Amino acid sequence: GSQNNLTQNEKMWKLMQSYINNDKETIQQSIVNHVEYTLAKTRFDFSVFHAYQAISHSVRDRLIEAFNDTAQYFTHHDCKRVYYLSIEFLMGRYLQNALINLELEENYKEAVLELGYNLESVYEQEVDPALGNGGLGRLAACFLDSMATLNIPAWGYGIRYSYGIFRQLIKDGYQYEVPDYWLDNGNPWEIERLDVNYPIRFYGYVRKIHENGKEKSIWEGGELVLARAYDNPIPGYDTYNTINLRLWRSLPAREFDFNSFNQGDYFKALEEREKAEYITSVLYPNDSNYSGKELRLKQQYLLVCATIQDVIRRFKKKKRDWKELPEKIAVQLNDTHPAMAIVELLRVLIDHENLEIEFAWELVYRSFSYTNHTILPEALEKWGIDLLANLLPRHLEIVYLINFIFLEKVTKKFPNDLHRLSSLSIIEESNPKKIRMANLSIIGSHAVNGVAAIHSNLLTTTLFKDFYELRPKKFQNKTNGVTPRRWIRCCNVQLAQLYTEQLGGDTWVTDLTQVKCLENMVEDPEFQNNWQRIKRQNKEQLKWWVKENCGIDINLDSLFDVQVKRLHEYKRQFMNILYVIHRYLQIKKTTADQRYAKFLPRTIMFGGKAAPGYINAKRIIKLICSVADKVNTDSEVGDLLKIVYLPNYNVSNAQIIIPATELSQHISTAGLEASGTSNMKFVMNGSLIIGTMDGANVEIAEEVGKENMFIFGALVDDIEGLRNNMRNTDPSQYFPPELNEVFQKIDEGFFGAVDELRQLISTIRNRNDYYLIGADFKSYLEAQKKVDESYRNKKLWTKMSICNAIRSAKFSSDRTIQQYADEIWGVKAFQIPNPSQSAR
Ligand code: H53
Repeated sequence: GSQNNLTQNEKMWKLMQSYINNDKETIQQSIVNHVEYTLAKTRFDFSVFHAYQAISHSVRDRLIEAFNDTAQYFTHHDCKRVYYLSIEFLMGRYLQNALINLELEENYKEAVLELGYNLESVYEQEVDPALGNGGLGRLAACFLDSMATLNIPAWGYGIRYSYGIFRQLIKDGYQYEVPDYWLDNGNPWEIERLDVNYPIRFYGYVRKIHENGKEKSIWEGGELVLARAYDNPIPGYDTYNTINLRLWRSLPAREFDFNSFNQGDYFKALEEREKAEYITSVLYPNDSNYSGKELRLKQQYLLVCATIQDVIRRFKKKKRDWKELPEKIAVQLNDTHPAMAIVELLRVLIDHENLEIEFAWELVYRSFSYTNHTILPEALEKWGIDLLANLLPRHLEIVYLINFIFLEKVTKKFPNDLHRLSSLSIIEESNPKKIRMANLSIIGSHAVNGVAAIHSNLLTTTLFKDFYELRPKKFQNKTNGVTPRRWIRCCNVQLAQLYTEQLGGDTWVTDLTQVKCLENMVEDPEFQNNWQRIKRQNKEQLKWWVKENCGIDINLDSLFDVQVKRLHEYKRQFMNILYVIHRYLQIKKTTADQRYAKFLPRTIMFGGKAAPGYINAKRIIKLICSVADKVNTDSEVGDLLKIVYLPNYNVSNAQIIIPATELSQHISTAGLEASGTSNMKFVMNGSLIIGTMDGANVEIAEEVGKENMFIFGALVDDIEGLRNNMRNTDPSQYFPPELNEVFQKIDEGFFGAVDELRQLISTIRNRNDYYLIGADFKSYLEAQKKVDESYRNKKLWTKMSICNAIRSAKFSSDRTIQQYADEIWGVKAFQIPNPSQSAR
């Protein structure tokens, strides 16, 4: 027949014309096929976990189709691409998010139910891909969702760690870290690209040769490993666009070294090769804290080197002039971790592509932009010269070259200003010398941004002041955001339903400004009742989670008060628990007949991981758990006060915790939390904030109104004065009496663990209260009192809660990404037509 006359290519196209259908029977058929052929299980004997696997594969098929079409479309239109480089992507579970973004959740729910499974319990089977520590990694994940949804031609690039962030166990009040081998059962959400492998060199030496009267540098020797691509499709919402998160895994290089295999020690030589796999084994478990380990630098370079090769290969697919590069690519550096990409691109352009240095440099800095996420000195990356000279010798030369050219320009503008030169220099003239990655990032980028207004202002007035004076226009603000898909639509299904009913449709999911229209419902009694009902149901769900995971019964009528985030002294979980102790002591001082009249029942929940080596953070966990032990078993207190440590805080339990929260704490010392992003998630879910004027709290207050928040504490401009005051004041005078009383109880051993807990309080007691707990405590007490007063008035509280949620549109990552696209990347949306909606 005519089929035989088709070329091979035509035939394949013809076969692919039948796009996958999404009716119940087709879905069931595809699930059963995967049970049979992918899992090789019998239809009659498979568990809910196998169901998860088969369902995921069936969803994956649908993702891959859109994913391939999207990539083709971008290539066909030759659009400018965004490359978002991040050492962390904290994705959380895929299945529900994929179904919701593909708008297939209902179809699957029905299909799966008939096969004997409840879709919600299937969701629970998935392990969290936790390739990130906290805010920075989760931000990258929210950004991918928004870039896909806004139809921006973007790709994420990161590392496929075999071990994500450790699982936290709490035993006897201590944190234990359990390795998270998340790939144990395979990962249906990734596509291994056996044919996308790039060589990565470490160590070696630089050889100089002369060619056409010019010196050329050749980096050779050392060790080679391979970086292999693993693609993770990211579907947009209400669009067919599906973008890619490409993660690199290290493998032994294919070429082998004849010498080492000729020495006779075959096993030894193999062992050496196997070491290559170790590079991408484990995520460093520090958040906002730098440790100058060689392996970490190897991870960074592997990410950068593989990514730049991939980017250049794609650019070169079409024959074109190098000068087009900045019109075709925008590379965003998520913090300084991938900053070596600046040097790597320059190296490729001058050493391999033989471009002139000035020309190449212009292409580089016009292509790059850099986001700063912190001003904490301990988080700023500075690599020792020796380490760099050894691992990446050619890069060190190029860093010197960049620095030389840059400082020459500075000298012209500011002659005889040595002080300025040394603060702008990439090299810190310490002993040993260090490379300041932030300086490199600024110099190599055309745009630099902070992540909230207050933070961006601090950058230009303090940390990067000299850079700002040099190039004020380079500096921008891009206030962070979070995706309303995961953080409302997925995690708070009932709230989403309420919005959809009230607004007569679900387009608010991609345009959160629409929920502002509910302003006229704030006083509506029926709306308020619905609001309260939803919060209560979410509280019930958390109550069961706590019962199951902590064995503690919590009072549904109590105020659910939550602080969940990485443990860090600047975030002041310590201040929170000191206040809890104070509250407990007050309850104890009140006679039994007065207690219930005087105190409102509260359940105070903490959650978050401490970096394994961070001693003070671990002591704070111990203090919280010791106080919890004491208070929760004190029969005089009953359910007036319960303290819970929620173990292993991660994305999937955040999705249960956040919608159930009534009060959330964001209480960092002013100026130290760059933005915070959980504050946004809480507000979107109708939690009130008790917080300082720090990070994005400042802008949240602008949006929702100060009267709808519990703001307290010193302002950023007060901090320096307060620190001086603290250092010059007698500790017994500096700390308010309520706090001294608390210290005394801990000192007495009232909560046990006396040595450890004494050490903890001694860190702040002796004129060493860097984070100003003593200075802020009084106003924290007052804010807490206002919380109680407001909660007594249920109507008032509900109203405040509604106002928070419906005024939170600014904090959608869609707004953030649109600003990046317009003001930094200069990219346009390219939406691919949905084949199932057009004639076939
Ligand atoms: O990045 C978040 C901010 C948050 C900030 C956090 C962060 C990390 O998680 C890790 C390193 C780092 O320098 C900063 O602490 O305030 O919201 C996303 O921007």
